[in-house]
Amino acid sequence: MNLYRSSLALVAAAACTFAVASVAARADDMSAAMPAHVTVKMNAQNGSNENGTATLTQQADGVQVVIALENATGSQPSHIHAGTCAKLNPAPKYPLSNTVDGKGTTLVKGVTVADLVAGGFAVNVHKSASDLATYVSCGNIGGK
Ligand SMILES: [Cu+2]
Repeated sequence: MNLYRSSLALVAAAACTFAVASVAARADDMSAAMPAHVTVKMNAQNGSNENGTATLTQQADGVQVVIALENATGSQPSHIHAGTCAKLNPAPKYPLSNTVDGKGTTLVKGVTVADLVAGGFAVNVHKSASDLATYVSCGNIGGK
């Protein structure tokens, strides 16, 4: 038995529980000024190697989405879609600013982090404006 590895797993699980609890608390008290953060792991698709994160931060008027991907070049259309990376609704739900050389920041107005976590959404990045059909990176909001 590997006690060290077990301890690490427990710490990770505790950190996860705390993050989810923070989001739930925010939903109960939308007037609070303290931001809620959720980090979504972005996984490369179709051999792109574009792994990274999408960080969702509650702001007063919406959710700031910051995408950071490795190995990405050029301008890549990015959206929040309903569904999961395994089964994405192809129609974008919320448009995001294009990810340029792996970085993009968008304020999605009129939503909360709690809405996005509860709603069954995913952040996805397309290869280019001329090749929208090829997905290069995706992450399930809420980690499902
Ligand atoms: Cu999309």
